[in-house]
Amino acid sequence: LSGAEWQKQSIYQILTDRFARTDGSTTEQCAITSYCGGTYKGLINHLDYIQGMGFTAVWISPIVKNLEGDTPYGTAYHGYWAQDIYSLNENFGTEQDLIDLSAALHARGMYLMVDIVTNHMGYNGCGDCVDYSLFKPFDNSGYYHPFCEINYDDDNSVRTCWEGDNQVSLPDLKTEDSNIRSTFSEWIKDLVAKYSIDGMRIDSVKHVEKDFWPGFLEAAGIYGIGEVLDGNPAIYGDWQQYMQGLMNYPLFYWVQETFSNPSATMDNLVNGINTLKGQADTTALGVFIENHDQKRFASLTGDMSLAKNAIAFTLLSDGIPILYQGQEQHFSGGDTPNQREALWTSGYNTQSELYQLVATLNQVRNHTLAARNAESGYVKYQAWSVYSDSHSVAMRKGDVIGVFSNLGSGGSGYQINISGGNSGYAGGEQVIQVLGGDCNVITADGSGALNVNVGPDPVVLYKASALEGSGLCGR
Ligand code: ABC
Ligand code: CA
Repeated sequence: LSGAEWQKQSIYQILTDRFARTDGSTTEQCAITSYCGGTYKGLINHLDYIQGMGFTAVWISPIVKNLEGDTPYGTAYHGYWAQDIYSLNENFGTEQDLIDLSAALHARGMYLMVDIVTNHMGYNGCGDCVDYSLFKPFDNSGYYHPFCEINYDDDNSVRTCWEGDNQVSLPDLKTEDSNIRSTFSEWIKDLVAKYSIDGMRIDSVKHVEKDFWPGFLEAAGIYGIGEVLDGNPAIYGDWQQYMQGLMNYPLFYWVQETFSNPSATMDNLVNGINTLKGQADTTALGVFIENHDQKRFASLTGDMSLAKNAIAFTLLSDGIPILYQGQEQHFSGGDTPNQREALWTSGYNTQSELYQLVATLNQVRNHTLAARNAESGYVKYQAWSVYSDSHSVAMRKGDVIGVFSNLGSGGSGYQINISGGNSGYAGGEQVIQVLGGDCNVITADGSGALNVNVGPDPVVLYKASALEGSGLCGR
């Protein structure tokens, strides 16, 4: 699937070991650093749960064979400690199971994104004690940079020293060598074909020299969205010359700090978005507020209104929305590995408040894309702030206006006015609160301006005339 097609999707992020077991158990305990029994078969059986929230694609954790046994950080349940890139991690199922998963997704019109690691392998032991003969195919030390610990202030060190530490070391491949590059190119081409993979989430992108990526992406022939774990917006424009799709880490930090704390103002968020937009193509980035590496939002605040605002803000931002499993159940795990809870303990509750919220938001986005994209150019339209004050912000993206606040559940709402020039509404336009207002109808004044009540929960506005066929508010 091309990048342009991926920009219309919304992605549900899965840690395969923690999503669903083959036996469908919802009571099995999960020791947080052990394999807990999630499989491709279990996932196939729970695709309704994901599609029911409106997601059109899943990103699954890395699939290849990893180091076996226990380490000081537990097992390789997450999949980032590869030892043999030509075999699958059998804890998650067989080759046929993965082929079946891909087919099951495609039968629903959904897409498969697989997490790919080319920067390193994984070894249970210190950097100077690695037994290279364990690795396939890179089975001697000549394929690797010499061991050193990363100094994050030095770009060359970031590229050539080793992630991990001396308990579990991550031998860093000489990705600059042409034979390693061609091995990876052949490998990814075959992997994509064998499992009918539609997209890749690419790990540790900033740890590999930039000019590795164009050739790798071309060999894969599919879209890749890379992880450059950096909150600095200034570096994204240049990275996009090599890999257009990237995780929007700057936005992650702004949304997190703004919506987790009622005493923060909207300034950093609004200014940040403007800065990033001036430097990078935000429509090609992946937007998220949680993943398997970061503290969950609910570990910062248990406030449900704040969680709703943070989720609504990200799902309606520029780029591809990505929701990490468990977010919809308000899971609250903190630092690694505690944010990797087994989802099944939620009983896959489709009635939970956040599950329902996500379903509505995806419905809004999917409707706009399907019925209105040609007209409104939703994907390419870069969202902008049509109103902001210290505790609320209204963002317009094409036909959709979202109104968000960080007042929190205890805060009292107030009325704001979105001006006619900014709203894009015609004089007298009927506008429906498709979220946060029981489908209340607001009529814009003669200039297209309108008054909206903000807070504590998010509000989404949509022109009544454009809602037909959406299933929203009974239309
Ligand atoms: C294990 C244990 C942990 C233990 C750790 C030492 O070892 O589980 O408890 O603390 C995998 C596993 C992990 C495992 C690691 C290492 O391997 O999932 O459980 O940790 O064995 C990706 C994946 C991630 C994966 C790997 C490795 C890479 O998403 O799941 O981890 O395959 C760096 C990398 C990034 C990596 C991330 C975990 O670490 O760049 O690719 N993620 C700064 C640096 C970042 C750095 C980050 C975290 O710190 O710039 O490069 O990420 O250490 C902002 C700045 C940022 C800054 C942050 C902290 O602040 O703008 O630049 O990030 O303001
Ligand atoms: Ca490297």
